[in-house]
Amino acid sequence: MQSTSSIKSLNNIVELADTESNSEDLQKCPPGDYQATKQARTLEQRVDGLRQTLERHRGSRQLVILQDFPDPDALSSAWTYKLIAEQYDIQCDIAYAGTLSHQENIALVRLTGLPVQRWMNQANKNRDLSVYAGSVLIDNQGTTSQLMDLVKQANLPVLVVIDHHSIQEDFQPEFADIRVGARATATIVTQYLQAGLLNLDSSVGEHIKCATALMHGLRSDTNRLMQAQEEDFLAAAYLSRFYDTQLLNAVLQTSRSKQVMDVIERSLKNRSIQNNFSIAGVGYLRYDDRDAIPQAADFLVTEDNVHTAVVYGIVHDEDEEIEVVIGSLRTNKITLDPDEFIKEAFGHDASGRYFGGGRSLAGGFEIPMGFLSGFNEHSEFTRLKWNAYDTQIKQKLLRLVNPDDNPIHTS
Ligand SMILES: [Mn+2]
Repeated sequence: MQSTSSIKSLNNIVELADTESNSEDLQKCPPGDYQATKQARTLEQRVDGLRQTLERHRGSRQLVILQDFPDPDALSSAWTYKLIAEQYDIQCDIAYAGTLSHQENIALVRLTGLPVQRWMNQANKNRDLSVYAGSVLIDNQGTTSQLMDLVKQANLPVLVVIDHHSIQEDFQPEFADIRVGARATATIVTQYLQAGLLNLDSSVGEHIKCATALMHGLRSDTNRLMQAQEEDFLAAAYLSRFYDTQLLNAVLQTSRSKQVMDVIERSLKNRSIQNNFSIAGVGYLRYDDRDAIPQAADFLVTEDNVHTAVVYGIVHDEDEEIEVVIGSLRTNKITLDPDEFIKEAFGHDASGRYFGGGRSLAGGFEIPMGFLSGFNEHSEFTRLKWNAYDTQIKQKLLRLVNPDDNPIHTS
């Protein structure tokens, strides 16, 4: 088995060297049918090589290692590999040892639900890698990951390398597809998809999200396609059948802090949609992060079949020791009056002051918590308090959302 795989890997490396000289030749030669055929055959060989490697490891578990500061190209390509490997009953864990430093990368992971794990250094000492049949390097060759020490200590073989950086390590994986001329690993793995290693299905949410992540990865490694080559455009054209433009747009809005992302994540998780209204309570948040509520509402209203989003949470001001329920409404429905809607939903306080109001397409509300306000050291009480407000606010909103006795005329 050992000797078979090293022969196999030698073949792969020879094939790789061939391919590189081919692509250099391609630059010099005028394009023609012969070259096109030759190039297609080479891709076919690569796909076959990967297919055979996956087949050999059917039913196993693999560790996919990313660089310490994973970028969208790495993250999306690793996810694609994981989905392809699932076709062969191979379970992959995608891990990195550093941090997701860029807001945009945090956004990508959160908003697409990208299955990646951060392996912290302290915990790594006690990690049992014996569950893995091998490791996989995507968009790197191990030189940019602290996890490689761990892999070496555990004698975990490197099974697969898919990358577009120049050749760095001298190991012999069972399968390598290292294309130094390629602009993005996302382009390489998209070609695997097109070759049939996994048929994307636009009715599968995970496929849509992965295609969106790949589009982002491809764009970010090609400077928004400005440095893209023909193969990148072809890959992007293929992904355009599946990716979600609104989701990509949300990922690209990079100025959001981690706290804001947390709130958007909670709003996505907690939202309930009824009659085209999306309603989400996000729990407690710090005063400094209160702007996350309208941003979450902005995001939820972009969902297909949603015309109005309401997001609310309990904002805690540590200095003042006060708490207040803050909510935001966003709507695309020009016939819905946010001011009227919020006044109708929440009414006014004892002195006749409304809890909120609005303008065209947007509104907000603030409900002081009075006697119940302030930090409590009993977490159970804190939870109960949230549940009480959450239930009450939902109830008031749903009274208007419910068409049976809808006092607000929205059309
Ligand atoms: Mn890359």
